[in-house]
Amino acid sequence: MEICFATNNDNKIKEVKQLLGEQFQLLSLKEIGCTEELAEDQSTLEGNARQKAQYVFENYHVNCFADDTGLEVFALNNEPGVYSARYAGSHRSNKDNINLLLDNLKASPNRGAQFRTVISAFINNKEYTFEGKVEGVITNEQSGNDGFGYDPIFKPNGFDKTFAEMSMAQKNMISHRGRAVAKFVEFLKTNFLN
Ligand code: ITT
Repeated sequence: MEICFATNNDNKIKEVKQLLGEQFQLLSLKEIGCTEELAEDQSTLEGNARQKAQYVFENYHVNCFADDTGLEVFALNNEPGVYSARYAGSHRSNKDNINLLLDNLKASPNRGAQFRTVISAFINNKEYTFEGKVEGVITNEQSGNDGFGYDPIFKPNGFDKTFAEMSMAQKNMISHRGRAVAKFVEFLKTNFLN
């Protein structure tokens, strides 16, 4: 089954490719001829995921899905959440986002947080949504070189490593995205594959 992943984030593509298995052929935005930046200006992860997937479905007429992910820090009223990509400002780097988050959390004894991924899939003109979460703590400093985004400061509960210290396979087994994709794959296999 061919399905387009509506993302500009190559790290997400690598993770999802590993999770999908050989029954699915993942098409990139480039492969379907979509070169424009996809808008994501909604106020929720659900809204952003839907906005990206719906745009691609309606303009390129391919079955597709999008993932919107946020890091929700409990002591910061679940910020940065839907603003995770531009926490320090829209043209600032990932390093700036991480530094701002560590700074804002400096005085807080509560380091609890969760990553949450929402997948919106448009298949044959119908929308389906899937969610995955993982709880953990924000570390005091960055650690590890793998992964991307906030991975160097997120240690999932029950593990003594940040996501950036894990292999992709290890992260995928327990991560927000891994869990959301597992539900999505199960759904696709049940409903669209023989
Ligand atoms: P697309 O919208 O094109 O899919 P994006 O990078 O903008 O790509 P998001 O809006 O979902 O994706 O990401 C929000 C922020 O959260 C961004 O700073 C990412 O680096 C970060 N992020 C997303 N998934 C992550 C993960 O698995 N681990 C660590 N950080 C992640």
